[in-house]
Amino acid sequence: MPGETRGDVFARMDGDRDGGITLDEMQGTVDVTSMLDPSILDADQDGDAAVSASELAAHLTARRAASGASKPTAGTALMSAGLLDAHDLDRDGVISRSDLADQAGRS
Ligand SMILES: [Ca+2]
Ligand SMILES: [Ca+2]
Repeated sequence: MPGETRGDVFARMDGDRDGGITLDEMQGTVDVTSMLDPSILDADQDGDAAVSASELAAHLTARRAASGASKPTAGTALMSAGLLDAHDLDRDGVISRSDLADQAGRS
């Protein structure tokens, strides 16, 4: 959500206080957000050329599982939400080529 601090996001995501989201995972969110590249579109599963939060979460889970993470699903919902928030420039709720093109044009 725009305007939220990372602490706010943490409190929202870990609402049951079970420790399922760690501060290390929050740090990982920042790293992943800065690493976005056009291969993110590989996460598209239904072929609509747009990547939704759930498709992103599945993609992140698969990537973490492939890299040997012990809990590959941990924090992926938070990460995918962060990626969407950072890169969905036209705010239609998905990352598509137009978002990536806008981003390339601005940098
Ligand atoms: Ca899709
Ligand atoms: Ca978009």
